[in-house]
Amino acid sequence: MGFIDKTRARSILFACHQNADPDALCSAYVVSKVLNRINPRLRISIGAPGGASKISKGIIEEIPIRLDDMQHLEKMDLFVLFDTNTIQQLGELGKRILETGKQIAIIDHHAASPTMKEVAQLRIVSEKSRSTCELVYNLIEKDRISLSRKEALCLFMGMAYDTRHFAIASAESFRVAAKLVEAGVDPEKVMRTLSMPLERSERVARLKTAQRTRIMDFKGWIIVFSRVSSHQASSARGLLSLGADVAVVGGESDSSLRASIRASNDFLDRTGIHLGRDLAQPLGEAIGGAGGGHRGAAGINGGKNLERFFTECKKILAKKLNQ
Ligand SMILES: [Mn+2]
Repeated sequence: MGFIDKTRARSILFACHQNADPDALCSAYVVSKVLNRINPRLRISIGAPGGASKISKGIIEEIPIRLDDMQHLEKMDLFVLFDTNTIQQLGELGKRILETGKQIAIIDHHAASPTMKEVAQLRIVSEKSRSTCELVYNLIEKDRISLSRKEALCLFMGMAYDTRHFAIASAESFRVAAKLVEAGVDPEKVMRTLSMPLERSERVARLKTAQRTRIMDFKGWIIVFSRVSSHQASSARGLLSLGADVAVVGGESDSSLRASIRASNDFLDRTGIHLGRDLAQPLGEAIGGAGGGHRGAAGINGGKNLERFFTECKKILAKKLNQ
């Protein structure tokens, strides 16, 4: 945790990515609490550009977590981005942060994006961690800092959310989760809090996506392309559960393009393709936006033309599968 001291910053904004999920929000919250215990003079505020996700809003109320309105960025000495691997994931806030010319740090578990190396002077990135909360736990443990029950609960929620209730957890995730349970977390209660039924708008988006699907066969893999103006990530997951090997769902909102790509474990294991690095990143560049993400879940922001996006996506996928 000593990295903040080295920056000599006093006023710090911890920024989550847009539509902040429990992993982004909880990791930022816990680091802010811990740092403030070590150095009470630090003024740390937490920002969720464009508002937090629905599930995060429940956590914000329960803990409670205070969010900053982010009106006065010029007063900040340092910005720390949580669970965020491209500046575009912050939307408008990203541009405003860059304009201040102040120091930027990231704490993240996504594949490091080359653009971030130029933007952030300080990077704590571990792709091995299945969530930013897991990574944060490791940092805290290394410094022998003890956690309150509430902080342990927050880290557990972020971990459970990002690992889909530990379905994609690693041995290390389970070790950390066990430590958090020892610190007082009730895992059963957390799971209930996190398994809220899908919102109506999300279910409608998934159904529309299924209706608009274009199905293609690439070397025997079922690849589907579809469009919807919101809930692209959830809709792509929905298409996988319907039977797709790879689901690419894009949509245009506020004159900019957003897309999510998901793939089945079978596809990932047998092709060795990393969606974030091999597909989303070059795709983002090709359409004049930015892309990145995990092996099995990636996203692209920016660019305009959805048809061109799909064409580029097919090109890159075909090339990868022909290798
Ligand atoms: Mn995460």
